[in-house]
Amino acid sequence: MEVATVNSPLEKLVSLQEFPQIKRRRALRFDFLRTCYARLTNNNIAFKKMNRTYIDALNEITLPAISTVEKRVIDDLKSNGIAFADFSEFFSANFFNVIQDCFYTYQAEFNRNNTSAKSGKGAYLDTVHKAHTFIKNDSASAYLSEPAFAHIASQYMSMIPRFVGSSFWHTRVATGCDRIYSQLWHRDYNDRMLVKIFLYITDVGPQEGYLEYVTGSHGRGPLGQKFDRIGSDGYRAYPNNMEVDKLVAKLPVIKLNTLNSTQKNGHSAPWSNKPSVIQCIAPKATLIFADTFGLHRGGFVQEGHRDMIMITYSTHFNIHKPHFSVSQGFANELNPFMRMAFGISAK
Ligand SMILES: O=C(O)CCC(=O)C(=O)O
Repeated sequence: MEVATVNSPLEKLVSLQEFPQIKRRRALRFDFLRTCYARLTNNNIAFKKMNRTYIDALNEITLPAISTVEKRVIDDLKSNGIAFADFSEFFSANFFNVIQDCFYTYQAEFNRNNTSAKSGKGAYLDTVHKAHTFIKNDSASAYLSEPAFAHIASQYMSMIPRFVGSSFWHTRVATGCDRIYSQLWHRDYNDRMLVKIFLYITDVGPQEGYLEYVTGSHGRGPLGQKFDRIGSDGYRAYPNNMEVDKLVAKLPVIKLNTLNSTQKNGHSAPWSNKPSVIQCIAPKATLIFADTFGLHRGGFVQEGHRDMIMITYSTHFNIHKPHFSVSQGFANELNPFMRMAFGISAK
């Protein structure tokens, strides 16, 4: 599997299951009805109902035993909303070079095709690859569909999770000097529980846009109820940053690069049982697992740049469209658990 290739558009694709919320929301023609629907779905009963098939399916399926590293990541995610690992704990170290090559192949293609003026998030971010097409014998497909990641998400969410997609980001110094969009504290509003897996492709130093996370601000954490979780239209919005800043100012700030490897997880981590801000300053090949419903921000590059790959798993409650395609050949090789995670109907 260790070959760097770019997806072929020629393969036959399978159709993927939609998220029910998106489908229903689209069907509602008036803002008023959409708001009512959104407010109705923002409760635990609706959340469980919408996910019922996926919750039950996890109990019915036999998964391989959870490895020590997977268990560590799951436990840390449950306790703090974030967990750390090194790429080499999941893959051969050489495979990192292959994935790095994939990143730069996509970036070269992006640079060839994108000459337009940069607006919105484009002011500080190039999405060099996004709508991935999963095909056989392709390294990027193999990395992005790593079953261990899906297992972690499933144990964290207590259901078969849904793969939403991936983004390959080149983040650079912005044209303005203030933080904008995801550089500001926010909760990802598309679901109430998410697992994002960030892989640093470059070393991320203090000037290079490290991710920051408030531990304990995930849904089940002690700060999980803080701030506006449901906007006035029923769809969650960015919280008021002045309010978040006030809370954050009271928390200890921990720079990840000041810790040794044993202090980055479990009870020896300085944030264990103590809400804190982690500044994820870390070398390339660092894997960060985060429930981004928890408060986070990042990508505020002041010098140099940051290259990173992000994978997103959500529940079935998501209001963002999945952004990926799956070829028939790739789908045929997935086990029932991964087929369900990818939203592919049973064989
Ligand atoms: O670029 C970053 O570090 C922030 C990422 C982020 O906000 C997100 O993925 O939701």
